[in-house]
Parts: sequence; C-alpha cells; structure tokens
Amino acid sequence: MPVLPPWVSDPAGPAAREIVPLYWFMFALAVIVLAIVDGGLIYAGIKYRERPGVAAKQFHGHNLLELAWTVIPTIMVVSFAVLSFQRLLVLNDVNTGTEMVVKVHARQWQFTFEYPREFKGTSLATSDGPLTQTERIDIPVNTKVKLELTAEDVIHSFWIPNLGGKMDAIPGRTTYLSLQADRAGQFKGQCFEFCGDGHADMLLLVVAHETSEYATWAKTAIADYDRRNSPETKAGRELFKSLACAGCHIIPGLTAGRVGPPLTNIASKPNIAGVLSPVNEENLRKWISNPQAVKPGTQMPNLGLDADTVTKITQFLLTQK
Ligand code: HEC
Ligand SMILES: [Cu+2]
Repeated sequence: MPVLPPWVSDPAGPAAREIVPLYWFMFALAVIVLAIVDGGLIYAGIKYRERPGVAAKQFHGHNLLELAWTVIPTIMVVSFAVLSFQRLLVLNDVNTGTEMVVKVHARQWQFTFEYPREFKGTSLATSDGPLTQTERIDIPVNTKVKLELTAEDVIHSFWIPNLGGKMDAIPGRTTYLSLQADRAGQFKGQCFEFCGDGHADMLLLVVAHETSEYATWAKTAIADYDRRNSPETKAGRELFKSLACAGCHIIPGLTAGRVGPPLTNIASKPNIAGVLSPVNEENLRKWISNPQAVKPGTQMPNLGLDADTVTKITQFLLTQK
C-alpha cells in the first residue's frame, strides 16, 4: 500500500505535477504547526501540572504569544490561498494548447465519452455519428485533451488521481477539465461524488496510447462500435435499452444495470445462466421468453414479451460476442 496519494507518489500528467509542490509545502507547514501546538501542549502539561508540593497555576493573557498565534496562521492561510489560486489558474486553463475535445456525459451510473470526428487526420467517426465509449477514454500521450462535462441526473465527479485535477459534472451546466498523460499506460479512477446506489460501480479508466498507435486503436474501436450498432440489430438494441433488461444488465455504452450478469459477451459464452447450452438463437429465445421455466427460482423475472420482441432482442444479443 503506497502511503502517499497517487498524484504525489506517481504523478503521470502535468496537472498532477502542478499540484505536487503545493502538496508538499502545505504538508510541511502542517507538520510544523502540529509539532509546535502539540509540543507546547505536552510541555505545558508536564511542566505546570499539579503534583505533591506544587499547585497547578493558571495564566491569563500574553500579548506577544497571542499576536504570534494570530499573525502566523493568518500569513499561512493567505499564502495557501494565493498559491492555490495560482495553481488553479494553470489547471483551469483548458484551452491553451488543447488538441482534442471530448464530451463527457455522466449519468447514474456511468460515464460516456463522445469523441470528436477526427484527431490529427485519424478518423474517429463511426457509421452513425461520433464514436462513443463508456467507462473508458482512450487518449494519445502528451496531448492536451479538453473534457466538456455534463450530467443527466445528479452531480457526479470526474477524477483520475494519477493525472490530477478533479471536476464535477453538473446537470444543466457544462464544466471543463484538461486531461493529459505523460506516458502510455492505464490510469484508473472513479466517480468522486456520491450519486446513489451504484456510485461505487461508476468506474473510470484512462488509456493513454503512444501517438503512433492511436490510429490503430481508433480503427478497432470504430469496428467494435459499428458491429454493436449495426442497422440490422438496431430494433433489438433499442428494445433492450428501453425494456426492463436495461435496469438489470450492463452492456457498456448501452445499459448499466448490475442485478444480472453483464451481457457484453453473451454470444460467446458456453451457456445461458449456467444451465442452457449452447448459446444460440433457439436457447436465447427460450430463456428470454420464460427464464423461470428454464431455471426455476432464478432471479430473472418472466417479462411476458411477445414473440416478435423476443426475436429482435435475440438477434441483437447474438452480436454481443
Ligand atoms: C429483475 C432483473 C432482470 C431483468 C429485468 C432481466 N434480467 Fe436477465 N438476468 C437477470 C439475472 C439475475 C440473471 C442471472 C440468472 C441466473 O443465473 O439464474 C439474468 C440472466 C440473463 C441472461 C443469461 C446471462 C448469462 O450470463 O448466462 C440473459 C441472456 C438475460 N438475462 C437476458 C435478459 C434480457 C434480454 C432481458 C430483457 C428482456 C432481461 N434479461 C431482463 C436479471 C434480470
Ligand atoms: Cu456518479
């Protein structure tokens, strides 16, 4: 277990590096204050305590001391404020040198990232609009990315500790944050504002790619997106999203339920709910039409769907490989 916070022990971006000196400065002064206050307390407690032959004394008023413990903390607090403000000016400058703008939509309980149409000649557009990803954002290293954050329901907060900088996503308002990584790698984070039941599952991952590899990543991401969002399975996908399935199952980028298992790779699983194999059209239909008949007592309810709905949803689930 590292003792120091991640942005201090392993700063991986300019925002984190910006904060480190200030962290140490405040930490050092806090330790000095602690030593003086507690030291004085312990010293006085021992020296002036009541003991056989010595009565405890009371002291009142000492102009010099009172002046000192008013003026010194005032100077400290004002200097913290000035230094923090200076850092904030740097951190809040999301525009200077920005090379890419990504929209971040926060909702209970996931972050969705919407990329621009292209980045330095690499296309990031899919066959039906901008590329979007959930829980995960892929960026090129040493590139200043401006995040435009909004929230659909309640306040959420975007924070990747190793990269520094934290920003709330607020309904009805857009907030901004710069994201930049010094080196390729993965940096984890989590929503940092308690936002309901699923708050602890509202995860974040920043994947920083070498610039030369960014185009390769983009190609795969777009292909994945297009496969998942193909027009043939659109009807089933929309049904899945609007019916109760969405409340219980997660498919990143689509739904965020956590009661049932994730259905991300359902089509390549060996069986359905551990009891029905293989995973094919016929068995998926059986399960979705009446899970209780397949596995009595299962927590998935019978939703009483008509045959056409079941067909469409099944077609869609078969693309989740
Ligand atoms: C009330 C919550 C709930 C709803 C609503 C729900 N499910 Fe489920 N689902 C579950 C649970 C719980 C399981 C695990 C069942 C088990 O293993 O006994 C499950 C299992 C599954 C599985 C098998 C997953 C696996 O990994 O084997 C599929 C497929 C599935 N559900 C599809 C759907 C579809 C499609 C809908 C909407 C029509 C839906 N579910 C609605 C809770 C739900
Ligand atoms: Cu949240």
